[in-house]
Amino acid sequence: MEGKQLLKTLNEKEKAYVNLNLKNPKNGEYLLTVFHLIPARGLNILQAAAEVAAESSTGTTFKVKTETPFSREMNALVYKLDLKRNLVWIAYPWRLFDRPGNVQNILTYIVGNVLGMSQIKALKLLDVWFPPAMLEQYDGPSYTIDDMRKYLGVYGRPILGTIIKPKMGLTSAEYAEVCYDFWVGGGDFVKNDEPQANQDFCPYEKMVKHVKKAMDKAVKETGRKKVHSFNVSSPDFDTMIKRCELIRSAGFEPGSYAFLIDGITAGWMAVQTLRRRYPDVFIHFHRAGHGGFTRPENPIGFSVLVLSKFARLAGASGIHTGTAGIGKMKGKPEEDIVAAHNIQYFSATGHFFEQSWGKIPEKDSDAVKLASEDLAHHTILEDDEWRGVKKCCPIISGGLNPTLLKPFIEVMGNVDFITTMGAGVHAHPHGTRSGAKALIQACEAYQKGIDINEYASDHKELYEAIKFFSKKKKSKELKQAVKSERS
Ligand code: CAP
Ligand code: MG
Ligand code: MG
Repeated sequence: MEGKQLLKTLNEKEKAYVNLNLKNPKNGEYLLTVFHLIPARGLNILQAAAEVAAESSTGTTFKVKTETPFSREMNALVYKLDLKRNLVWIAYPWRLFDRPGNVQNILTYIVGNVLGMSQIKALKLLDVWFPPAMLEQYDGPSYTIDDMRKYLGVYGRPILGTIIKPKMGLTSAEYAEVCYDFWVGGGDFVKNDEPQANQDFCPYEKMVKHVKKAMDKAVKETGRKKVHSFNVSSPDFDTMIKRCELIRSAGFEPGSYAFLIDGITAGWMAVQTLRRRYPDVFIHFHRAGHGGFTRPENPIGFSVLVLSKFARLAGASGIHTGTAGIGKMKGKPEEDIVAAHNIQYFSATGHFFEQSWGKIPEKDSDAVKLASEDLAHHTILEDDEWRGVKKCCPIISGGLNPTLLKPFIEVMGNVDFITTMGAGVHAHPHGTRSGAKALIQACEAYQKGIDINEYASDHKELYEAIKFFSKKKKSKELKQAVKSERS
C-alpha cells in the first residue's frame, strides 16, 4: 500500500500526528528528523511512526480528553515516508523544547521513551535538521580549534596528541612523566583517558600539579606551547566545577588546558554547563558509551552524525567522530567522515539534510525571507550579532598509529582535526618519546609529500614504528586469514 493508502489504517489519535501534505517543513517552525523504522508485528510503518510522533511530542497511548487546540499545534508530525527503505520523516515544532537552548531536553523527546516502545522493532534517528531560528537559541562552540591553533602556533597539519596509557594505574608523578616525554618528543596535546578521575593512586590535585610541572619543563625545553585536556567528569556538578577551578588556579596559561567531559555518561547538562561557564576553554566531548546507540548493527538508537551535530549545537569545542574504520573502533567513512564534515563546515550534507550553520547573510534573500517568514515566532534578526554556530573539531582517536595518519587524512579530506594516539605512541619499541617523534615524522612526511617508508630511511623512530605496527597488522591479518580459512 502506498503512504496515502496507509492513512485509512490510522485511528483518531494517530491521525493527529500525521500530515503527509505538510507545506514547507523548512519554514523555521520545525526541527526535522529522519528515522529508520521497522514496525512491530501487527502495525504498518505509518501507524508505528504516528505512535512514535505522539510519544515523542504531546501524546500517549490513547487520545486524552484534556487536549486543547494549542496542545494539538505542538504535535510532532510524520510528514514523509519511504516505504522501500523503511524511512520516516518527523517534524517537531521546536517550541516544544526547553529554553534557553537545552539539548538534553530535545533528546529526551526524540530519542527518549520512543527507543523503548513496543510498537517498533527498529528505530534509529539517522539525521536531524535545525532551522536558523532554532540555531539562534543554542550556544554552539565558543573556544574552537582555531583558538587552539593560534595558541600552539600549529597550522596546516592536524594537532598531534596522545592519551596517556596504561589507561589507568600510573601514579600522578608517573602520569606526568609520560606527558613530559610526549611533549618533548614534539607532541602538542595530551589528554586524560576517559576514566581518569580522582583515584587514590593518582589523586586529582596531585595529577594536576605534576602535569603543570611537566608542561612547564617541556615548554621550556622545546620552546613550544603545549595543551593538556583534563577529564572533569565527576559524580556531581559541584565536584566538576571544583575540578575546573582547581585546574584554572594551578597556574596554567589560558589556552594550555582543555576540559574533557564524558558526554554520554556524564550527560548533556555537564557539556552545556562547561560551555556556559567556561567560554574561554576548549570543551572536549569524549563519547565513551555512544556505541550502544550508534553502532551500525544496532537497530535502535541514533547515528554518529546525530550525536556529533548535537554536540556542536550544545557547544562542545570538539568531539570524537571515529577513524572511519582505519583504527580499532567500528566505523565507516559514510558515517564517521560525514559526521566530521557536518561539525567542521558552515554547511554540509548529512545523510538526508543539508545543514547550514552559518549566519544569515543579508544578501541571501532566500535565507532572509525564510527568517522573516519564520513562523516560529522569533525575530531571528532582532540583533545581527547572531553569527551562526562556530565549528566543532573532530577528535580522531582509537587504534591509530603513525603509519595510519596519512591514510586517515586522505579519507578525511582535510587536516583540521586533533588526533590522539595512545598505543600508537606508547607501544613504540623505544617508548613514548620515540613514539611522539615517529608521529611527528609521519606528519612531516605527509606534509612534504614523501612516502613514509622513504622518509623513515633517515628517521629512525619512524622506521621502528613502521616495523613494529605493520608487523602487528600483518599478524592480525594472518590470524584473520587463518580464522576465515577454518570457518
Ligand atoms: C584510544 C582511547 C579512546 C578511544 C575512543 C581508548 O586509545 O583512548 O578513548 O579512541 O574512541 O581508550 O581506546 P588508543 P573514539 O589510541 O590506544 O586506541 O575516538 O572512537 O570515541
Ligand atoms: Mg512520559
Ligand atoms: Mg580512551
